[in-house]
Amino acid sequence: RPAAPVVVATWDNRIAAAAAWDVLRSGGWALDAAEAAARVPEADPDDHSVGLGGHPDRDGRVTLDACVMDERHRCGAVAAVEDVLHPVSLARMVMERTPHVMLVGEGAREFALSQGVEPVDLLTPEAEAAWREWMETAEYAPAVNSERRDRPSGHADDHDTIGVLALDADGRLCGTCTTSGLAYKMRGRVGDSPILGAGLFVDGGTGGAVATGHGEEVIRVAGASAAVEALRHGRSAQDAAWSVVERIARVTPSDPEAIQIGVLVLGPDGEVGAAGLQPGFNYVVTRPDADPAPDAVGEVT
Ligand code: SD4
Repeated sequence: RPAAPVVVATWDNRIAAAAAWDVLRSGGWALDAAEAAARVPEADPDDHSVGLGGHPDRDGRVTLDACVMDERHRCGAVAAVEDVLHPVSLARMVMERTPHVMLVGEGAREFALSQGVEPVDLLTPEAEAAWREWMETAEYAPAVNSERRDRPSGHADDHDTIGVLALDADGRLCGTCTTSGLAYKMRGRVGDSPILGAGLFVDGGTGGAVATGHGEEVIRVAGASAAVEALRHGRSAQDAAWSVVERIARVTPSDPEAIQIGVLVLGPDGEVGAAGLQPGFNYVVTRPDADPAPDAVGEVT
């Protein structure tokens, strides 16, 4: 019997994990839990890598990427969508209300409006000011571990892209991933987060994985899918997570010390694995040991 429920999330997203936990402890579906978690940083204007308040692209437009996947390989994604506060919920609408898996750009925005989603201006004055300051130098160099909130505040790259994996009391494993992508990316750039198999992949019977960090590197090795395949071949969750960062270190054309990748893996038995290419990737795990459940913040060193 799985040690459920369990929720894991990238970075120190404790408030988000608590939102998932509320769903799981009342016997809810892991997909509802993982969606509830992702909606927390999406609506937080102080979180500069997700949704409202996210850093814009280099043209000053906030463009969002998200995806969802349930325990039966049902999935949905949106990429480069603008004016939508909750891209994770829009991704779920793509899954539940269209014959497709992914909608991008203006088509995704039009679909949102057709579903009654109110358009929202996502560029906050603070994010706009940081972007204007960045324009002075316009040097594009995403910082390692830029997602950590304990970096000196006001750093232009502060963010907390969230990937969530939830295992519910009935053993159903689902995941979500949502981001505004790397700060000051080129217009139209899409990272790993909305790509099923890269930023998120779930095979209900085998396990799930999420990735964060420099998305180009995760796409290069089909990161989340690679982790789940490692589980399928009998490796532990921890080994599966390491196998992905090791592969990236081997194949990346970039300097591996100048990039960060964090990978989280959740097995169908509740086993958790985590790996980072550099020290400093942290994540939150919430388990049923106590009620209210304690949040353990793990860190890869
Ligand atoms: C991306 N993987 O767009 C995302 C960024 C990220 O915390 O994880 N930031 O490449």
